[in-house]
Amino acid sequence: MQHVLMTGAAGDVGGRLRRLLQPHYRELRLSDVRRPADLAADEPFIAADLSRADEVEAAVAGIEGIIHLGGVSREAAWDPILSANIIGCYNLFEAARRKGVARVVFASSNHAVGFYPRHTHIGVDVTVRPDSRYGVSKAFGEALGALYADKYGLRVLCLRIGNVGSAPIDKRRLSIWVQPEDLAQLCRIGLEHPDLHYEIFYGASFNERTWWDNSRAYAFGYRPTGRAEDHREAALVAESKLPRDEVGDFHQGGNFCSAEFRGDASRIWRVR
Ligand code: 15L
Repeated sequence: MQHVLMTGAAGDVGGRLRRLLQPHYRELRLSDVRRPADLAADEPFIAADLSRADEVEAAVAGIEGIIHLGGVSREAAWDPILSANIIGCYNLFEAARRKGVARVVFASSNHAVGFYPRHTHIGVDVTVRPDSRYGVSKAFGEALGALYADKYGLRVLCLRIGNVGSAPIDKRRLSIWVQPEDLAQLCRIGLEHPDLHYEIFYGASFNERTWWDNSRAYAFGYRPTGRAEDHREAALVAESKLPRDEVGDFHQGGNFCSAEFRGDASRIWRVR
């Protein structure tokens, strides 16, 4: 693995991962609709709008592995989600197939399963329960990844990313936080592990309050170094200043669940 493309490189997660991954590959080509403000002279960049198949194909030419962070990274209206996350994700996998790219690491999100309650412990084999149009687009990307792995022979890793940051910022993030170095480690497993076919891992550090079974990641050698509880006090102080949110505080997806919520909370997770 020598030539790697990172889409969404101008975003916050892209900015953190670039510096961590660059030393490991001969070329880490960056792509986004706009140039990263802090682009260094030795960082190759190609502008591409994910909704434009021709631009995506040009970006993946000569590439062996892709880290696909691009697209809308939060809840939004349907049109931008459709364009960047649905059509854009299809364009990305299709360009990868046509150009003979071997591997794709797809940045999925915890919001693909955000409507699971916090008191449940879920693996990667549960039915998706998206909490937003954004979460639906991530579930779509995971399904597309499975298709391109099984039908076209790509090696695909989907990372259901929790919350990337230098520290967990509230109580919810104590359960889902991922330190950038740990996320970089997961990306490298996706780009380099010889036994990968199609997998979903949770993008989370070692969090004692985790809601997720990440044993597949551990089986592939993942050894996170971040520990959310080391930041517990600051996170709980921040939490005490947040308004209560009945629906959001019950579900893993937090306020992605309560936004626009008109459902029947008692019916979602009635004990069967
Ligand atoms: C995500 O998927 C978003 O990209 C990020 O902005 C956060 O909202 C994160 O999830 C989270 O759940 O904290």
